[in-house]
Amino acid sequence: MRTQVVIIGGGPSGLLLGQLLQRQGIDTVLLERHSREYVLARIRAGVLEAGLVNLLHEAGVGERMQRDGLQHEGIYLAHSNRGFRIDFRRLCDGAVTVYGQTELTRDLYQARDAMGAAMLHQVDQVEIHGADSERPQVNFIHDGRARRIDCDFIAGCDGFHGVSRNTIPADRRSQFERVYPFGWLGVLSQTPPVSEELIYASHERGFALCSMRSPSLSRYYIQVALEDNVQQWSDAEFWNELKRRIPHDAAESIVTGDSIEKSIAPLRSFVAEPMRWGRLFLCGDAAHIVPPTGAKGLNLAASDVYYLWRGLRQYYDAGDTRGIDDYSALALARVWKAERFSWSMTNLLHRFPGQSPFDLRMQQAQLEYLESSSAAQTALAENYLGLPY
Ligand code: RFL
Ligand code: PHB
Repeated sequence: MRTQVVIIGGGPSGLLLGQLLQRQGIDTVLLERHSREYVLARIRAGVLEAGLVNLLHEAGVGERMQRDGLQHEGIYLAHSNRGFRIDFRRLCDGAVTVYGQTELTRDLYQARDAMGAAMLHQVDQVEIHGADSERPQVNFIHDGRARRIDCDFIAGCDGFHGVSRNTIPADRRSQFERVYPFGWLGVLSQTPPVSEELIYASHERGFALCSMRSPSLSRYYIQVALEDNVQQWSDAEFWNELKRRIPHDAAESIVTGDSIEKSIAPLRSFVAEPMRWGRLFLCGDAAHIVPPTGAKGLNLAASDVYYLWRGLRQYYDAGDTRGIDDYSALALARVWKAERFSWSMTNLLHRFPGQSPFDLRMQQAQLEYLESSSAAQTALAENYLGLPY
């Protein structure tokens, strides 16, 4: 079998890249390790920057998001039992769209089906060969049979635990990492959100976040110890802990209910450089991870996809390799800025084991500065809304 671009990974990076390339007449084959049902059962991101929204329209998959997505023109930061608003519209004339990654992924699967583009699920033992040669190939097992695809390029969109990154020889790759000493326990519940906008709360018992997926579907998170497991947390214990960490008026008005999904995610900052090796390009979580506090993971995947799509288009349209040659440097420049923002939001809002009284005062001073300074709020808003591609 032969194609122009093999895409490894059927998460948002791989699906969006595939959609954009297919629409330009560039042939792709997409390989996904899991079943579609499994991929669509994962509850992940919820906040889309305008750059990603535009890209979804460009890919012809923006219709349902346009209709059902919620426009948010601000967020609340809460501490010491009070909240203050970061007004995106006033500060930067922008907004984000709240639309679940699960729905976005569903839209992209439907669009790929409609195009009839090749997509194999439940592939096993994916191996990349000859990425540093003119004739790369991808080998894998599907339906019990060994298969091979020859291609021009490989897009490694296979997330943090995929095979693509580790195909780059260790002596050609640098990795930068911080693992945080806590996780987020997330709950999805069929209840109206407590607030029309997201609340990010710093509290002495730990961080909490009130988010949503729709006017009748809420998503809440609390910071928990790394050793905690989901079974330890009953729904009642979760709601009690959340209520203790958010301002009293929100705690009093919150509507609780059974959890539809409950999971714990560890928090990590990670970057692999470079994001290209020969004809292999890394996109999204395969190359970098951010802690979710800045809502940047999915959005960074989108800017990678944009740069790679543009580069491949230039190559196929005009034989011009400048876009693919610049891919890694361009993508990483944006990645590091989002890493910085996600790290600073995480440091500001969480409680860290062994934090000194001085450290606590620094967090307090930073929050009070943010509350009082339009300049500080503008910097936060600019980053939250997303730096330009
Ligand atoms: P994904 O989504 O991990 O998809 C990779 C796909 O590759 C498949 N795969 C393989 N396929 C074939 N062969 C192999 N060897 C393979 N190995 C893996 C996997 O099965 C999978 O389907 O990576 P992608 O596409 O780069 O997308 C990245 C985003 O999913 C991620 O950055 C975000 O979800 C992060 N994130 C958030 N990002 C935001 O922008 N805003 C948010 O509000 C936000 N909230 C979150 C988040 C992530 C969270 N978790 C659980 C990690 C909240 C949470 C709780
Ligand atoms: C979410 O709704 O899942 C969400 C929102 C904002 C974040 C992280 C997660 O910063």
